Amino acid sequence: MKKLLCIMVLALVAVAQAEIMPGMVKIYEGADVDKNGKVDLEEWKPVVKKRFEERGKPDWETQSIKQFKNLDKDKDGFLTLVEFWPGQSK
Ligand SMILES: [Ca+2]
Ligand SMILES: [Ca+2]
Repeated sequence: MKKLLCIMVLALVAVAQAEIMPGMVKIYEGADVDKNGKVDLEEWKPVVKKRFEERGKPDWETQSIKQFKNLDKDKDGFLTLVEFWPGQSK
């Protein structure tokens, strides 16, 4: 549990620096369960679920769908690494 928190803090730092860091790639790869290089909604859901459960927030499923739609800029039904980490350049 502590390790996971550490990873999340690292990810937050990386986002603040507005650069895609190795740790962020790792999280993205971890989310890409079938390793096709893209994260679809079914792979995205557990990511959000985990985040919400850690913060004790309800309604993760509705929110995960909402977030996915916002993140999927080209609406192809998959999140690329850049879409997965919004706020990154390009
Ligand atoms: Ca995938
Ligand atoms: Ca996309």
